[in-house]
Formats: sequence, C-alpha cells, structure tokens
Amino acid sequence: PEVCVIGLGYIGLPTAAIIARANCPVTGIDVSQHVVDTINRGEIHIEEVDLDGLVHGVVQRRMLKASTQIVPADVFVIAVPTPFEKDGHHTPDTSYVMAAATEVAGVLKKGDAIILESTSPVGTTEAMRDLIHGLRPDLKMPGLTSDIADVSISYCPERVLPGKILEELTHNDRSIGGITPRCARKALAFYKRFVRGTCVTTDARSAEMTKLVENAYRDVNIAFANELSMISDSMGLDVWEVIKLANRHPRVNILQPGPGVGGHCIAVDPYFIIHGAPDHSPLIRTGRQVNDAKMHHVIAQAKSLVADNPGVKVACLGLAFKANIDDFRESPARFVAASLAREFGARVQVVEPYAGELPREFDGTGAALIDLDTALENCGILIVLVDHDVFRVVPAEERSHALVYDTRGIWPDAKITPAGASLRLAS
Ligand code: SAJ
Repeated sequence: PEVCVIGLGYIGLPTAAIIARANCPVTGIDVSQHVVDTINRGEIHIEEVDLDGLVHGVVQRRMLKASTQIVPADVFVIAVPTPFEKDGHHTPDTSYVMAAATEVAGVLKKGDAIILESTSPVGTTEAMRDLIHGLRPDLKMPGLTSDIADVSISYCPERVLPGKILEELTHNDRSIGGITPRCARKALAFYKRFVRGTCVTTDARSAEMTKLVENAYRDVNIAFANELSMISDSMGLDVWEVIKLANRHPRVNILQPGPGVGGHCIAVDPYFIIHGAPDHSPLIRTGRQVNDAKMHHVIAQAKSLVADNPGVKVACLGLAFKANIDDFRESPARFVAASLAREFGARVQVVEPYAGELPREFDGTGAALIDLDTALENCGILIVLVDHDVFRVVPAEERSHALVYDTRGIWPDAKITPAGASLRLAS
C-alpha cells in the first residue's frame, strides 16, 4: 500500500522510515518546511540511534519522501503531538490530531485505513471518526453503520524508548485497537509488514487506555522510589542500599529515584487519565505530585549545599532527561541546573557531553558549559543529575576531593547527602 505518515517527529519519522524499509512507498507530512527539506536531502532533524543511515537509505531508494501537503494514500498514520494545555487543569489538547484528521478527510477514499498513533485521551479515535464523518458524509464510517464501512479507523499506540526507537519499533509487541473488529484486522495486516513483536487486537478505547496506563504505571512506580528517597534522607538512611536489598525479594522490584521525572511521556500521559476520571485517580494524581515535589526537594538540597560552601565551584553533571541521550525536553536535570545558575551565577558550571551549548534559560546567568575533565579538576562540588555512562565510570580517586550530591546513585562510594557533605567539609 501507499502510506502517508503525518507528523515527522520522534515517532513519526522513525515509523515512516521503517515502513519505507518494508517496501511500502511513504510520503511523510510535516508542517515544518525545514523538516521536510532536511528529510528530502536524506538527512534528519532529530537524534536517534541509527536513524540517519536508515532515512538516508530509504530516501535514496525513493521509498520515503516528505512534503508539507497531504497526498492521497491507502494508509494514513497520524503521529502528531498531543500536549496538554497550560490552563492549570492539564486539559489534553487534541487539536493537532483533529487538524491532521481534517487534512486526511480531504483526500480520503473508499478502502483507506486511518491509524492514530499519538498518545491520546480515551475516546479520541471515535471523536476523530465523528469529525471525518461530518466532513465526508459520502463515506460510511465504522461503528456508525450496520453496513460494512467504507474506511477503517484504528488506534495503535507506539511504546518505544527514546534511544532504542528503531529496535523497539520493530520488536515490541503492539496493541491494535479498531473502532470495529474489522478495522482492527485491517490495521493488523498493515503492522505485520514491519513489526516482529506480537500484535494483539482490541477495541480503540481499550488501546487508548492501555497506552496511558503503561506510562502512568511507570510514573507511579518512580514516585514510589522518589518518595522512599525523601523518607530515607529524613531518616539518614541510604536509599540506594535499601532499594538494592528490598529488590532481592522475589516479588519486589523498586525503580530508581532521581531528580524528578522528565521527557514528553511519563510526566504528561497520567494527566490524560486524571482528566478523564478526576474522582477516581487519587493515586495517579499523587504520583505526579510526588515526582514534581522530588525535583523541588533536589533544588532545595543542592542550593543549601552550594550556599553552605561559599566560593567553591559547582559542576552540574547532566542536562538530559535521562541517561545517554541528547533529549533535553522537560528535563528535571536542566531545571535544577538552571535554577542553581540563576541563584549562584558563574560559580555554577554544567557538564553535558550531549549538548553543544547551554539552553537559552542559562543566558545571562554566567554559567558555562565545560567538559568533564575540567569539572573534575576545578569544581569542589559535583551534583550528579543524569546517569550518563561517561559520568558513571569516573573513578573514585578523580572525584575524592569533591563534595558530591548524587541524585542518581551512580557513585555508590560517594553517597553523601548535602547534610553529610557539609559535615565532611567542616571536618
Ligand atoms: N526515571 C527515574 N527512575 C527510573 C526510571 C526512569 O527517575 O527508575 C526517569 C528518567 O530519568 C526520566 C523519566 O523517568 O526522567 C522517564 O524515563 P523512562 O526511561 O522511564 O521513559 P521515557 O519517557 O523515555 O519513555 C517512556 C516509556 N514508557 C514506559 O516505559 C512505560 C516508553 O516505552 C514509551 O514509549 C514512552 O514513554 C512514550 O513515548 O510514551
């Protein structure tokens, strides 16, 4: 089939490239002319392991091209962002999905399949169907007619991990939710072309909820670890030791505390559930609050460590939202480092091997981006915010001179809380 992938971001572009590799001609649609031009040159505008080679290859073979204009196709895959509104209520914003569906409606023909991949509140796929129904009364829509529908509409979320997107797009199992079972079967046949994991069919609403539940589950579990870290701090206990020991229980598997939860998924998707069922989601809501509070706890602790040691240079290690990637979106590390830079100015340095320059919020603070060796030589306070492998392997003797605040537990020999660190300096 001819395929049209709408939205060429972190999910859409790798998906388009993998479909193209499976020998389906793909047109990728994006609102950004820059993105379209970059891809048509065989280059990419995002960083992801092995994506550049793959995109270059499929563009050269003319299996993938990009455009700002929608084109007719047999299968439409929608992978546009679904943020939430900054209205204080975290209301899900599905306007990009509906705008994409409106575009698709303009070129839709009998026999086509539409697949929504964007993380979406429960009911979005049906709302999209209703919108298209209004725009194209000439086509019979699934779930609204007892006849066989003219088009199929499904919800098939991705569940890939940034940094492993290509591998996980191919090998992860997938939930495929049709508005009707017939829609699901049609989408299943499409995914079987390029997915090696097991594809399980269900209804669209269950598939929508499944995606949200996966990320809410992880958020709540990280919140448990973060809450433990704050409890342990207050009791003078080493949380990493406690978790390591507890995880020896055959049915306990506690995640790792950190400086908060970042990225575009785990810190967002739980709100889609909370918004859909506000009276029945106290645990999920509290999980979000705990993870946000953890970041403010880290800021407060880091600030008191820096304030208690006047004149000592500070290195913040890491800005990315998690280890070994160059993604700085919604990153607690970045927020903590910027907050320190605003308060302590040029005393604060940042080490981020994955960044070429500091983000804009550091402008005017006096903070500088330095390399790891310089930080180890010049800084008497090291604040570990990201567990990049390059930080993890720094030997103890290279950092033994420094006060360490390790929010990720990467240096088990230097697990010193700010209180402990001040004590050590004083002695
Ligand atoms: N984190 C911790 N402690 C942990 C694990 C993670 O503090 O033990 C933090 C990370 O540092 C990061 C945040 O949580 O700030 C999220 O990182 P992550 O690796 O848990 O997840 P993402 O955002 O990279 O990708 C998630 C994945 N979802 C799940 O694991 C349930 C991925 O499979 C989804 O496809 C992706 O969200 C998405 O797009 O929805």
